[in-house]
Amino acid sequence: MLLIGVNRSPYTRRVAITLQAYGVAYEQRDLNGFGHRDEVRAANPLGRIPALVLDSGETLIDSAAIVDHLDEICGGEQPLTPRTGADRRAVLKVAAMMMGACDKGLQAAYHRNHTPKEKWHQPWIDDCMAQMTNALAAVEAMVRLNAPYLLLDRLTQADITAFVAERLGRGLGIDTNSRTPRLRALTRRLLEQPAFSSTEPPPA
Ligand SMILES: N[C@@H](CCC(=O)N[C@@H](CS)C(=O)NCC(=O)O)C(=O)O
Repeated sequence: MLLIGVNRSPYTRRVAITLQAYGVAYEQRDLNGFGHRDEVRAANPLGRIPALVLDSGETLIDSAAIVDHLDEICGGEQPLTPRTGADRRAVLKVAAMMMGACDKGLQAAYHRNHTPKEKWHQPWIDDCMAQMTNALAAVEAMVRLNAPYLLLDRLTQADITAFVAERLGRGLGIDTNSRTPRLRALTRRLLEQPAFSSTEPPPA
């Protein structure tokens, strides 16, 4: 398989962690949507990362659809998103909140990066960041002290998405050490696992 995207993208890193957690062999092409427009659009007409090219040549897009496929082919009895019931709903809810938090943080970042400073609309930036911060705080409230995982006493997409969202939030200036200390401690523990540490992007 070929993963297209850089791990600085929380969505791409989510897929990279998932591939590693399942022990799937893959190559990665470090492209991003802004710096490598033509190459990314050749894989995904929408111009976004990640995309995953399967060995059959089929290309999947959007992290949620990609991890859903990986659950189907690699998940066996214990996929990273449970297949049914209350456990599935609980994991999907955290994943939706954390991926939405990433969306909001990146909307703020895109606004700052693609708009001349004199045209920045600070209330919009602040509102996006408040949504991200609130979502992280909601997950903070779910973290049990010193528990290795958020839900179900095993690794799930709740942990993976919380990990990448906390990482992005920190990169965007949210002081997660003081605002979401339990979540920060959880991500430190997760970082001890190879799937998380080996996908750490190089410093900017
Ligand atoms: N919902 C998508 C979001 C993907 C996304 O927004 N990727 C960003 C990189 S972090 C991107 O490629 N942005 C370029 C663009 O939107 O033009 C997913 O989960 O894969």
